[in-house]
Order: sequence, then C-alpha cells, then structure tokens
Amino acid sequence: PDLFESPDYYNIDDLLTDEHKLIRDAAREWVKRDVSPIIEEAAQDAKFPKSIIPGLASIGAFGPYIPEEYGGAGLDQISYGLIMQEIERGDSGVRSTASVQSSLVMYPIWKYGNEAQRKKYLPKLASGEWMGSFGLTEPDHGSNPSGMVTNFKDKGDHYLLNGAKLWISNSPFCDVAVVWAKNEEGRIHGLVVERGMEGFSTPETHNKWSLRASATGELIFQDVKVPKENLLPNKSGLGAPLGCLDSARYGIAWGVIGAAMDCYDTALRYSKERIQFGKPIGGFQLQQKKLAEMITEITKAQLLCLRLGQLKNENRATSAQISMAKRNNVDMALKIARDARQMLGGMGITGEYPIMRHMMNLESVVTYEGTHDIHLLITGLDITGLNAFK
Ligand code: TGC
Ligand code: FAD
Repeated sequence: PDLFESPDYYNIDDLLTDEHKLIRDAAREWVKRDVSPIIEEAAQDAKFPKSIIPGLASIGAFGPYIPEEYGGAGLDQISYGLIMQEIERGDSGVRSTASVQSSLVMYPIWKYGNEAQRKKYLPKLASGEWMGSFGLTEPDHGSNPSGMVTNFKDKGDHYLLNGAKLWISNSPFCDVAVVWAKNEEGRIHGLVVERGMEGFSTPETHNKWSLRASATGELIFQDVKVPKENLLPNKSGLGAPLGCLDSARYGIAWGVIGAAMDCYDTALRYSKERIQFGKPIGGFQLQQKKLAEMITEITKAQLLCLRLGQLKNENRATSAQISMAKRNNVDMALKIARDARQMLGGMGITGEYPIMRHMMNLESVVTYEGTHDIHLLITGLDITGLNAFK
C-alpha cells in the first residue's frame, strides 16, 4: 500500500524488534486507510469521527500495554509509543482519544482498581464498546490540580459527588468517567462515574480552533449518588492521577513525532515540486535550513523516546524524565509545524495539506498534560532540588 513516508535518518528501525515493526506498520496502514481520508472534514466540521472507534480498538490503541486477560493488547512500552506515533501522524485529536482511553481511564482502573472493577470495565473499554474520560482539571485549577474543589461525602450506602471539571477530552460522549475528587478529609480519590447517574451531565465545549476532531467538554456533578463499589481503592492522593499522567505524557512524547513527521514529509515533497524563480524552492538555502533542522530534531526526538521506552520497559523511567520528553518533543513538533506551514506559502493555510491542522492541534498538546512551563519547572526541581512552583 501507499504508506506514509517515515523518515528514519539514523536507522532506528534496526533497534526495533520485528513485533514492534509489525504493530507500527499495521497502525500506519490503518491510519492511512481509515483516518487520513476523513480527518480533514471531521476537523473542519468540529466532529469526533466515532466511526473510527472499532479501528482504534483493532490496532491495539485502547490499552496497548494492559494485559490481555483484561482485553488489552499486552504489548511493551515501545509498541505503545509507536502506535501513538502513527495515530498522531493522522491527527492529534484522534491520538487524544486513544491516550485518554488507555492511560487515563484503563490505566487507573487496572492499577488502582480491584479485580471486580477491572473485570467490569477493562474489556469493554479495550473493545471500544465503552468510551471513557478523565476528570482532573477544574475551571479554577488547571496546572495546580491539588487545589481542586470537587468533593464527595460518605452517605452510608453511597457517596454524594459535587463539583465540575473543565476541558475534558471525550466528555461529550463518554460512557464512564474516572473523576478525581476530595473526600471529607481533603484526600484525593478516583471514582468511576457512569453516564445515566442522576445529576451527572457532560456539556460540550464549542468553538475550539484546536483539536477540532476531538470532542472536549465539561463533567458536572450535582448531588450524584456514586455507589461505593465505584471508588478506586488501591491508591489515593495527588500521586494517583499524576501516575496516570506519566503514562499519557510518555505516549504524547511519541505521538507528536508522528505529527512532526507528517509536516516534514509534506514540506519536503512540496519543496521539490514547487518552482519559484525557475527552480524548486527546496534548492534555496533558506528552505534547506528549515528541512535540515526538522530532520535533525525529529531524529533527536526519536532517540529520546526510544531510550525512554527502554527505561519504561524496565520500570526505571522517572516522572522527570517523562516531563523532559513531553516538553521537548511537543515543542519540536510545534516548531516544525510552524516552519512547514511557511514553506507551503499560501497553500499551507488550506485543508488541502495537513500542516495547519497539525499546527493548531499542537497548540493544545503543548498545554494539556502539563504545560510547557510546568514541565520545565519539573526539570528545574529535579536538578536543583528547589521547588519553583509555589
Ligand atoms: P507535589 O507535592 O509535587 O506532588 C504531590 C504528590 O504526587 C507525587 N507526584 C507524582 N506521582 C506520580 N507521578 C508523578 N508525575 C508525580 N509528580 C508528583 C508526589 O510525590 C507527591 O506524593 P506524596 O505521596 O508526597 O503526596 O504536587 P504539587 O501540588 O506541587 O504539583 C506538582 C505539579 C505542578 C508538577 C503537578 O500538579 C502537575 O503536573 N501539574 C500539571 C497538571 C496536569 O498535567 N494536568 C493534566 C490534566 S489531564 C489532561 O490534560 C489530559 S489531556 C489528554 C488528551 O486529550 O490527550
Ligand atoms: P493555567 O494553569 O491557568 O495556566 C495558565 C498559564 O500559567 C500557563 O502558561 C501556565 O504554564 C502558567 N503557569 C501556571 N502555573 C505556573 C507556575 N507555577 N509557574 C509558572 N507558570 C505557571 N484536563 C483533564 O483533566 N482531562 C482532559 O481530558 C483534558 N483534556 C484537555 C483537552 C484540551 C483540548 C485542552 C486544551 C485541555 C485539556 N485538559 C484536560 C486540561 C489541561 O490539562 C489544562 O488546560 C492544563 O493543565 C493547563 O491548565 P489551565 O488551562 O487551567 O492553565
């Protein structure tokens, strides 16, 4: 099939196993066949294309590293990363849906839930029969989630949940939401809230200029009675949601390489075909500088992720290492998208090419899962031991 060009300047494929390459190529083929033809229109219409949910499940994008006994794909961390890379080559919004489902919904149920919760939710989430969302951010608490005010009270046979979450990917259509809320002592816990519970609503956030093919909304809880068996029992405190973020941020570090590759590949091809002043624009030094820097940065980002994946496979990756990769790689992809857009001149602003869509998507990716600033401060804290957040 006519697959995407995939720059591999340092022969990084040699460092992957045959299984990694098979999984990556299957994801790449699916994206080319089922996502690329519809994604521009979905983004222009600001509609999440629900028809791709079974396909996402079929390439292992829902729970790539969740054990097979719970319906997951049982893969290693590098396979997980490669799947995210290929999906985001298509669109960051589609990758968001997969990130949320896998790392922010399935992961906490798998890691912090009990066996009954794992059996009830994970297989249906892995198949895409149920879709999930993750509620941490609130209107007044984004970078500082520990200040959250969403809370639950023990009412004997159930909990009573009140509060609101904002900027929640997948919220408008989710069947279940993993919600982080404080108990009466102010301790953060995760609760699984199901659509249909009285007092639970999920209004959509409209007029986004970014991640338009991903549905974003609120989670509103007005005296929602949550059964006691829906509390995730095995971890509490801010470290619980942050542990989920570690896994999602790792996937983003890989994912954005896909968006960057798609921009680079598009700009490279265009630069060889577009003639100005009697020669291809790729023959001008200013354009070569952009392309040469793009492939250099993509190659560095690939190596960063590969090493991080090895560390993750050995359970040795630290949160600060993951922050560095998320921050570096998103910034890399955003800069490449901006340069690639300029290289296409006026054509760069149209939907004939994917670059402007990637560029606008990446403006969300640089903010969510910890902003560019927050990840720098995490590195700063890690290397100095001095906390500059507060
Ligand atoms: P701090 O005092 O540093 O830490 C509180 C407790 O958490 C532990 N911890 C971690 N545990 C696991 N993984 C991590 N990455 C951790 N970072 C910290 C820490 O050890 C401590 O444990 P304990 O036992 O001592 O209590 O907390 P802080 O209040 O100072 O905040 C730290 C800060 C700013 C780094 C953190 O809050 C942060 O990362 N803020 C950014 C918020 C964020 O990333 N939100 C993302 C929302 S979800 C989202 O955006 C989804 S988009 C998905 C998509 O569509 O793809
Ligand atoms: P703020 O925290 O108000 O930050 C504003 C600015 O101040 C930023 O530039 C920030 O870097 C800076 N800043 C903040 N604190 C400091 C500091 N201490 N030092 C220096 N600078 C600082 N959240 C979820 O829970 N679930 C989701 O599914 C989800 N999906 C999202 C989807 C989209 C499309 C978007 C845009 C966001 C999503 N988010 C989600 C929320 C996202 O995680 C937050 O937007 C993000 O954490 C930043 O919070 P904020 O928007 O409140 O910005």
